Amino acid sequence: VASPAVIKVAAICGSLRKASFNRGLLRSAVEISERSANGMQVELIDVSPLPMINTDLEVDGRFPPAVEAFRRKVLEADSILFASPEYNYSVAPPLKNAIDWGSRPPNVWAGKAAAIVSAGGGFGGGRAQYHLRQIGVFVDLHFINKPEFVVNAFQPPTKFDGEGNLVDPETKERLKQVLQALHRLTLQLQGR
Ligand code: FMN
Repeated sequence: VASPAVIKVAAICGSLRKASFNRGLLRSAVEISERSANGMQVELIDVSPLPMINTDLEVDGRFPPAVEAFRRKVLEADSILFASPEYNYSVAPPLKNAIDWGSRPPNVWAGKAAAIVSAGGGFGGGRAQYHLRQIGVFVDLHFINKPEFVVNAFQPPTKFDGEGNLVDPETKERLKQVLQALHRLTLQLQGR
């Protein structure tokens, strides 16, 4: 049983690719939290079972089972850690779809602390991060401002192995600092 000081973090990846670098970042966040006992219980939440957003699938205020399960996971979390690739300068569709399902009333994102990390091309997914922050305004997510975290996944020396695992110690250290900032903001928002 988690002590009151331990916060639950839902880690959500916008890429469905098996060897996704972004999911690799989230696996690294899980590992860091388990190893350093940093007061965070990070759990990866899979968005791949979610159907494409379609309000016809809402019947008598009920959502499809996969959507219900996803929304419950988000509700149970104290805060959210997003990792999304940038697709054509914006948030990847699997993540936007998940956010849209979560935003249906009652909005499960409301009031939660959040952080964004990303791996991608030249800007490391940074442009999608700013779109995600903008979406956060309407769904009432509270993003940490700093540190900002982007990784260029293609510039040698590579920071990921062939399965998308983060292997670069300096990048892991930066990720650790993001988690610390998310931990602080979560407790602050909850008045703890
Ligand atoms: N990378 C960028 O940095 N900026 C982009 O605008 C961008 N657009 C993309 C659009 C599509 C449809 C796809 C498939 C990739 C695009 N990429 C872009 C490259 C992704 O950043 C790269 O494939 C990355 O590895 C995806 O993250 P993942 O490893 O977590 O799947």
